[in-house]
Amino acid sequence: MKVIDSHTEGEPTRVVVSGGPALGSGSLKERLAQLESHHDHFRQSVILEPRGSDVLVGALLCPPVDQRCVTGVIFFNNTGYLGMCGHGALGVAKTLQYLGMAPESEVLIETPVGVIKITFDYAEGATIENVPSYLFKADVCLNVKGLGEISGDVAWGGNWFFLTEHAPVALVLANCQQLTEAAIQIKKALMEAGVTGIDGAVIDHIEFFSGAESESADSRNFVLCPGGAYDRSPCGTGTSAKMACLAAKNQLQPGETWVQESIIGSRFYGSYQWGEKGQVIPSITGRAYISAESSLVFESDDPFRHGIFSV
Ligand code: PYC
Repeated sequence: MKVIDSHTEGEPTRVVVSGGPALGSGSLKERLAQLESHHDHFRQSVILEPRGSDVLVGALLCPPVDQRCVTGVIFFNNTGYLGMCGHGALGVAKTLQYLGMAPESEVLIETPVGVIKITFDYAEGATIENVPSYLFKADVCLNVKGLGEISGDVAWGGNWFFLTEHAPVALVLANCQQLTEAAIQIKKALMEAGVTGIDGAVIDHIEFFSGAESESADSRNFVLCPGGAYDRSPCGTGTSAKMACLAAKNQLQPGETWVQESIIGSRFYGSYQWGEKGQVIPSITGRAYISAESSLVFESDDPFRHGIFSV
Protein backbone atom coordinates (compact mmCIF):
# COMPACT_ATOMS: atom_id res chain seq x y z
CA MET A 1 0.00 0.00 0.00
CA LYS A 2 1.54 3.31 -1.12
CA VAL A 3 1.08 6.27 1.19
CA ILE A 4 2.25 9.87 1.26
CA ASP A 5 2.46 11.56 4.66
CA SER A 6 2.29 15.31 5.12
CA HIS A 7 1.47 17.74 7.87
CA THR A 8 -0.71 20.81 7.56
CA GLU A 9 0.31 23.50 10.03
CA GLY A 10 1.48 20.68 12.34
CA GLU A 11 -1.43 18.22 11.94
CA PRO A 12 -0.54 15.05 10.01
CA THR A 13 -2.39 13.49 7.06
CA ARG A 14 -1.65 10.11 5.47
CA VAL A 15 -2.92 9.86 1.90
CA VAL A 16 -3.44 6.30 0.63
CA VAL A 17 -2.52 6.56 -3.02
CA SER A 18 -2.84 2.89 -3.99
CA GLY A 19 -3.50 -0.51 -2.43
CA GLY A 20 -6.74 0.46 -0.65
CA PRO A 21 -9.88 -1.71 -0.85
CA ALA A 22 -12.17 -1.65 -3.92
CA LEU A 23 -15.39 0.13 -2.93
CA GLY A 24 -17.48 -0.07 -6.09
CA SER A 25 -18.82 2.85 -8.06
CA GLY A 26 -21.53 4.24 -5.77
CA SER A 27 -21.64 7.75 -4.36
CA LEU A 28 -18.84 8.77 -1.99
CA LYS A 29 -21.35 8.42 0.90
CA GLU A 30 -22.14 4.86 -0.21
CA ARG A 31 -18.45 4.03 -0.56
CA LEU A 32 -17.77 5.39 2.93
CA ALA A 33 -20.55 3.09 4.24
CA GLN A 34 -19.00 0.18 2.31
CA LEU A 35 -15.57 0.93 3.79
CA GLU A 36 -17.02 1.15 7.29
CA SER A 37 -19.06 -2.05 7.14
CA HIS A 38 -16.73 -4.32 5.14
CA HIS A 39 -13.16 -2.98 5.34
CA ASP A 40 -12.81 -1.25 8.68
CA HIS A 41 -9.60 -3.25 9.28
CA PHE A 42 -8.10 -1.19 6.42
CA ARG A 43 -8.71 2.03 8.39
CA GLN A 44 -7.36 0.46 11.58
CA SER A 45 -4.21 -0.93 9.99
CA VAL A 46 -3.33 2.40 8.32
CA ILE A 47 -4.12 4.69 11.27
CA LEU A 48 -3.57 2.82 14.51
CA GLU A 49 -0.20 2.07 16.05
CA PRO A 50 2.24 0.56 15.19
CA ARG A 51 1.97 2.11 11.66
CA GLY A 52 0.04 5.22 12.65
CA SER A 53 -1.00 7.18 15.74
CA ASP A 54 -4.06 8.79 17.36
CA VAL A 55 -3.14 12.15 15.83
CA LEU A 56 -3.06 10.97 12.23
CA VAL A 57 -5.94 11.53 9.77
CA GLY A 58 -6.11 9.18 6.78
CA ALA A 59 -7.35 10.07 3.31
CA LEU A 60 -8.20 7.30 0.85
CA LEU A 61 -8.08 8.48 -2.76
CA CYS A 62 -10.72 6.87 -5.01
CA PRO A 63 -12.23 7.58 -8.42
CA PRO A 64 -14.67 10.53 -8.26
CA VAL A 65 -18.33 10.25 -9.27
CA ASP A 66 -18.44 13.92 -10.24
CA GLN A 67 -16.22 14.00 -13.32
CA ARG A 68 -15.21 17.61 -12.72
CA CYS A 69 -13.17 16.35 -9.73
CA VAL A 70 -9.57 15.11 -9.96
CA THR A 71 -10.21 12.55 -7.22
CA GLY A 72 -12.63 11.35 -4.58
CA VAL A 73 -11.44 11.33 -0.96
CA ILE A 74 -12.66 9.52 2.15
CA PHE A 75 -11.21 10.80 5.43
CA PHE A 76 -10.81 8.60 8.50
CA ASN A 77 -9.14 8.62 11.91
CA ASN A 78 -8.45 6.39 14.90
CA THR A 79 -12.13 6.01 15.79
CA GLY A 80 -13.98 6.17 12.50
CA TYR A 81 -14.75 8.36 9.49
CA LEU A 82 -14.92 12.12 8.91
CA GLY A 83 -17.27 13.68 6.36
CA MET A 84 -14.71 16.36 5.70
CA CYS A 85 -11.39 17.43 7.14
CA GLY A 86 -9.91 20.87 6.45
CA HIS A 87 -6.28 20.22 7.32
CA GLY A 88 -6.66 16.83 5.57
CA ALA A 89 -7.95 18.47 2.38
CA LEU A 90 -4.93 20.81 2.43
CA GLY A 91 -2.71 17.72 2.93
CA VAL A 92 -4.44 16.05 -0.03
CA ALA A 93 -3.90 19.23 -2.07
CA LYS A 94 -0.18 19.20 -1.32
CA THR A 95 0.01 15.47 -2.11
CA LEU A 96 -1.81 15.88 -5.44
CA GLN A 97 0.63 18.65 -6.34
CA TYR A 98 3.60 16.48 -5.26
CA LEU A 99 2.32 13.59 -7.43
CA GLY A 100 1.69 15.85 -10.42
CA MET A 101 -2.05 15.16 -10.18
CA ALA A 102 -3.04 18.82 -9.95
CA PRO A 103 -2.11 20.32 -13.30
CA GLU A 104 -4.33 23.39 -12.92
CA SER A 105 -4.10 26.17 -10.35
CA GLU A 106 -7.64 25.23 -9.33
CA VAL A 107 -8.91 21.65 -8.89
CA LEU A 108 -11.98 20.04 -7.36
CA ILE A 109 -12.02 17.02 -5.06
CA GLU A 110 -15.12 15.06 -4.05
CA THR A 111 -15.83 14.13 -0.40
CA PRO A 112 -18.84 12.32 1.11
CA VAL A 113 -20.23 15.71 2.22
CA GLY A 114 -19.66 17.64 -0.99
CA VAL A 115 -17.24 18.97 -3.59
CA ILE A 116 -14.28 21.02 -2.33
CA LYS A 117 -12.47 23.57 -4.51
CA ILE A 118 -8.69 23.80 -4.04
CA THR A 119 -6.75 26.82 -5.27
CA PHE A 120 -2.97 26.63 -5.25
CA ASP A 121 -1.24 29.75 -4.11
CA TYR A 122 2.48 29.16 -4.17
CA ALA A 123 3.24 31.85 -1.58
CA GLU A 124 0.72 30.73 1.01
CA GLY A 125 0.23 27.02 0.29
CA ALA A 126 -3.32 26.29 -0.85
CA THR A 127 -6.85 27.47 -0.20
CA ILE A 128 -9.84 25.18 0.15
CA GLU A 129 -13.39 26.34 -0.38
CA ASN A 130 -15.22 24.27 2.20
CA VAL A 131 -18.77 22.92 2.23
CA PRO A 132 -21.56 25.36 3.26
CA SER A 133 -21.29 25.98 7.01
CA TYR A 134 -23.78 27.37 9.51
CA LEU A 135 -24.58 28.23 13.11
CA PHE A 136 -27.18 25.69 14.23
CA LYS A 137 -27.85 26.61 17.89
CA ALA A 138 -26.56 29.78 19.57
CA ASP A 139 -25.81 30.25 23.27
CA VAL A 140 -26.52 26.71 24.42
CA CYS A 141 -26.19 26.50 28.24
CA LEU A 142 -24.68 23.36 29.74
CA ASN A 143 -23.88 22.17 33.22
CA VAL A 144 -20.46 20.54 32.87
CA LYS A 145 -18.69 18.48 35.53
CA GLY A 146 -15.63 20.41 36.72
CA LEU A 147 -16.59 23.55 34.76
CA GLY A 148 -20.06 24.40 36.08
CA GLU A 149 -22.46 26.41 33.91
CA ILE A 150 -20.99 27.26 30.53
CA SER A 151 -22.44 28.41 27.23
CA GLY A 152 -21.43 27.92 23.62
CA ASP A 153 -22.66 27.52 20.05
CA VAL A 154 -23.37 24.43 17.98
CA ALA A 155 -22.24 24.82 14.37
CA TRP A 156 -21.52 22.78 11.24
CA GLY A 157 -18.29 23.33 9.30
CA GLY A 158 -18.10 19.92 7.58
CA ASN A 159 -18.14 18.29 11.05
CA TRP A 160 -20.25 19.14 14.12
CA PHE A 161 -18.69 21.49 16.68
CA PHE A 162 -19.49 22.91 20.10
CA LEU A 163 -17.65 26.24 20.30
CA THR A 164 -17.05 27.95 23.61
CA GLU A 165 -14.84 30.58 25.23
CA HIS A 166 -15.18 28.92 28.66
CA ALA A 167 -11.84 27.11 28.81
CA PRO A 168 -10.80 26.19 32.34
CA VAL A 169 -7.14 27.14 31.74
CA ALA A 170 -5.11 29.16 29.23
CA LEU A 171 -4.85 27.75 25.70
CA VAL A 172 -1.18 26.79 25.85
CA LEU A 173 0.47 23.47 25.02
CA ALA A 174 1.40 22.83 28.66
CA ASN A 175 -2.35 22.70 29.48
CA CYS A 176 -3.34 20.16 26.80
CA GLN A 177 -4.20 17.44 29.30
CA GLN A 178 -6.58 19.70 31.28
CA LEU A 179 -8.12 21.06 28.10
CA THR A 180 -8.65 17.54 26.80
CA GLU A 181 -10.33 16.43 30.03
CA ALA A 182 -12.58 19.51 30.05
CA ALA A 183 -13.56 18.95 26.41
CA ILE A 184 -14.43 15.31 27.18
CA GLN A 185 -16.72 16.49 30.01
CA ILE A 186 -18.41 18.95 27.63
CA LYS A 187 -19.00 16.15 25.14
CA LYS A 188 -20.60 14.06 27.91
CA ALA A 189 -22.75 17.01 29.02
CA LEU A 190 -23.95 17.56 25.44
CA MET A 191 -24.99 13.90 25.20
CA GLU A 192 -26.71 13.92 28.59
CA ALA A 193 -28.60 17.10 27.73
CA GLY A 194 -29.60 15.67 24.33
CA VAL A 195 -27.91 18.52 22.43
CA THR A 196 -27.11 17.33 18.91
CA GLY A 197 -26.58 18.57 15.39
CA ILE A 198 -29.20 18.11 12.68
CA ASP A 199 -31.07 14.78 12.71
CA GLY A 200 -29.58 13.83 16.07
CA ALA A 201 -25.99 13.97 14.78
CA VAL A 202 -23.43 13.59 17.57
CA ILE A 203 -21.39 16.74 18.26
CA ASP A 204 -17.99 15.11 18.21
CA HIS A 205 -15.60 18.10 18.02
CA ILE A 206 -15.20 20.49 20.96
CA GLU A 207 -13.50 23.82 20.35
CA PHE A 208 -12.22 26.29 22.97
CA PHE A 209 -11.37 29.86 21.95
CA SER A 210 -9.38 32.67 23.56
CA GLY A 211 -7.52 35.77 22.44
CA ALA A 212 -4.51 35.08 20.21
CA GLU A 213 -0.95 35.01 21.47
CA SER A 214 0.26 36.84 18.37
CA GLU A 215 -0.97 40.39 17.73
CA SER A 216 -1.51 39.56 14.08
CA ALA A 217 -3.98 36.73 14.73
CA ASP A 218 -7.64 37.15 15.73
CA SER A 219 -8.05 34.19 18.03
CA ARG A 220 -6.40 31.03 19.38
CA ASN A 221 -8.17 27.67 19.59
CA PHE A 222 -7.88 24.20 21.06
CA VAL A 223 -9.88 21.52 19.24
CA LEU A 224 -10.56 18.06 20.60
CA CYS A 225 -11.13 15.57 17.78
CA PRO A 226 -13.47 12.55 18.04
CA GLY A 227 -10.64 10.07 18.68
CA GLY A 228 -9.40 11.96 21.75
CA ALA A 229 -6.41 13.71 20.13
CA TYR A 230 -6.22 17.48 19.85
CA ASP A 231 -5.76 19.18 16.51
CA ARG A 232 -2.26 20.60 16.08
CA SER A 233 -3.53 22.80 13.26
CA PRO A 234 -6.25 25.46 13.77
CA CYS A 235 -8.74 22.90 12.34
CA GLY A 236 -10.19 23.75 8.93
CA THR A 237 -13.72 22.57 9.66
CA GLY A 238 -13.51 24.19 13.13
CA THR A 239 -12.40 27.52 11.65
CA SER A 240 -15.28 27.22 9.15
CA ALA A 241 -17.74 26.62 12.00
CA LYS A 242 -16.28 29.63 13.87
CA MET A 243 -16.68 31.92 10.84
CA ALA A 244 -20.27 30.69 10.40
CA CYS A 245 -20.98 31.78 14.01
CA LEU A 246 -19.24 35.14 13.54
CA ALA A 247 -21.15 35.76 10.31
CA ALA A 248 -24.50 34.89 11.92
CA LYS A 249 -23.72 37.35 14.76
CA ASN A 250 -22.62 40.07 12.33
CA GLN A 251 -19.09 40.02 13.83
CA LEU A 252 -17.22 39.15 10.59
CA GLN A 253 -18.10 40.54 7.17
CA PRO A 254 -17.92 38.61 3.87
CA GLY A 255 -14.39 38.77 2.43
CA GLU A 256 -12.84 39.90 5.74
CA THR A 257 -9.86 37.77 6.85
CA TRP A 258 -10.07 35.78 10.07
CA VAL A 259 -6.65 34.62 11.32
CA GLN A 260 -7.05 31.54 13.48
CA GLU A 261 -4.08 30.51 15.59
CA SER A 262 -3.76 26.90 16.79
CA ILE A 263 -2.62 25.63 20.18
CA ILE A 264 0.90 25.24 18.71
CA GLY A 265 0.84 28.75 17.20
CA SER A 266 0.34 27.72 13.56
CA ARG A 267 -2.28 29.57 11.49
CA PHE A 268 -5.11 29.30 9.03
CA TYR A 269 -6.34 32.36 7.15
CA GLY A 270 -10.10 32.18 6.72
CA SER A 271 -12.78 34.23 5.02
CA TYR A 272 -16.30 33.56 3.80
CA GLN A 273 -18.96 34.50 1.27
CA TRP A 274 -22.67 34.16 1.88
CA GLY A 275 -24.18 31.01 0.40
CA GLU A 276 -27.83 29.98 0.27
CA LYS A 277 -30.28 30.00 3.18
CA GLY A 278 -28.05 31.93 5.59
CA GLN A 279 -25.15 29.49 5.21
CA VAL A 280 -21.60 30.64 4.56
CA ILE A 281 -19.06 29.31 2.07
CA PRO A 282 -15.77 29.36 3.99
CA SER A 283 -12.31 29.54 2.44
CA ILE A 284 -9.32 28.35 4.44
CA THR A 285 -5.70 28.98 3.47
CA GLY A 286 -2.85 27.02 5.04
CA ARG A 287 0.45 25.35 4.29
CA ALA A 288 1.17 21.63 4.12
CA TYR A 289 4.54 19.87 3.84
CA ILE A 290 5.35 16.37 2.61
CA SER A 291 7.05 14.34 5.34
CA ALA A 292 7.28 10.80 3.92
CA GLU A 293 6.59 8.73 0.84
CA SER A 294 6.42 5.07 1.77
CA SER A 295 4.91 1.61 1.42
CA LEU A 296 3.01 0.08 4.31
CA VAL A 297 3.81 -3.61 4.70
CA PHE A 298 1.41 -6.09 6.38
CA GLU A 299 3.11 -9.41 7.06
CA SER A 300 0.63 -12.27 7.38
CA ASP A 301 2.09 -13.46 10.70
CA ASP A 302 2.20 -9.96 12.23
CA PRO A 303 -0.19 -10.11 15.22
CA PHE A 304 -0.60 -6.31 14.97
CA ARG A 305 -1.11 -6.01 11.21
CA HIS A 306 -4.57 -4.57 11.89
CA GLY A 307 -3.30 -2.23 14.57
CA ILE A 308 -3.13 -2.08 18.34
CA PHE A 309 -6.54 -1.50 19.88
CA SER A 310 -7.01 0.44 23.08
CA VAL A 311 -9.95 -0.86 25.10
O1 PYC B 1 -8.87 20.42 9.90
O2 PYC B 1 -11.01 20.03 9.71
C1 PYC B 1 -9.91 19.78 10.19
C2 PYC B 1 -9.78 18.65 11.13
C3 PYC B 1 -10.77 17.86 11.63
C4 PYC B 1 -10.17 16.93 12.46
C5 PYC B 1 -8.81 17.16 12.45
N1 PYC B 1 -8.60 18.22 11.61
